[in-house]
Amino acid sequence: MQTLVCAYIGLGSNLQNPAEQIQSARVAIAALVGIEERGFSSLYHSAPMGPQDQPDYVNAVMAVATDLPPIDLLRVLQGIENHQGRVRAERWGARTLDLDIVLYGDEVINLPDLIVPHVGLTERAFVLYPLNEIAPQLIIPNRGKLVDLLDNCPLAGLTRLA
Ligand code: A4P
Ligand code: MG
Repeated sequence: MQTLVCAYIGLGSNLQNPAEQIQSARVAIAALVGIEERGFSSLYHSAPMGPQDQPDYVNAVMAVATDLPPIDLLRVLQGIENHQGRVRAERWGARTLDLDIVLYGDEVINLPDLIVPHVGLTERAFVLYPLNEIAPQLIIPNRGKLVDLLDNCPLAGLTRLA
């Protein structure tokens, strides 16, 4: 058995019943070989970042333990995005499902297809607040303590769904 790494996955959806898309993705991720679910945040409602002519989003963050290398994790997550009808059109445009690798242990990764920690992490309330719910003690490589990042990231209308 290889060493397990704790990774955090950001989930987002703003098309075709976003809350159900997120729940289906959670089940699909937890069922993958080489991945165990370790935590899941509440669902959060947020206004779109980027183009404003698209519906509001539902976001969440999932903690997993995995022995998949980072690129393999990215590929299986992209498989789930495609399976749930993701069509890649406009950057930051509407989508049935977006799965981002927010953190992969304490690794810093700069590959053409994969940047970890996720580039936009520090400006995204819809990632930082759900992350704080499941891992408040986190220290983000090259960014510092999660609690300090939250201090500098306004909620910007983010609300937790019941
Ligand atoms: N990629 C690089 N690093 C990563 C990573 N850590 N995790 C590459 C996942 N993918 C990563 O992504 C484009 C490429 O990023 C991939 O091919 C992968 O190799 P994509 O999912 O195909 O396209 P995208 O999502 O439109 O682009 P991007 O820049 O990844 O957008 P984001 O950052 O995912 O943001 N507003 C709200 N309120 N909530 C949201 O969740 N999401 C977005 C998309 C925009 N506005 C939003 C939300
Ligand atoms: Mg993405």
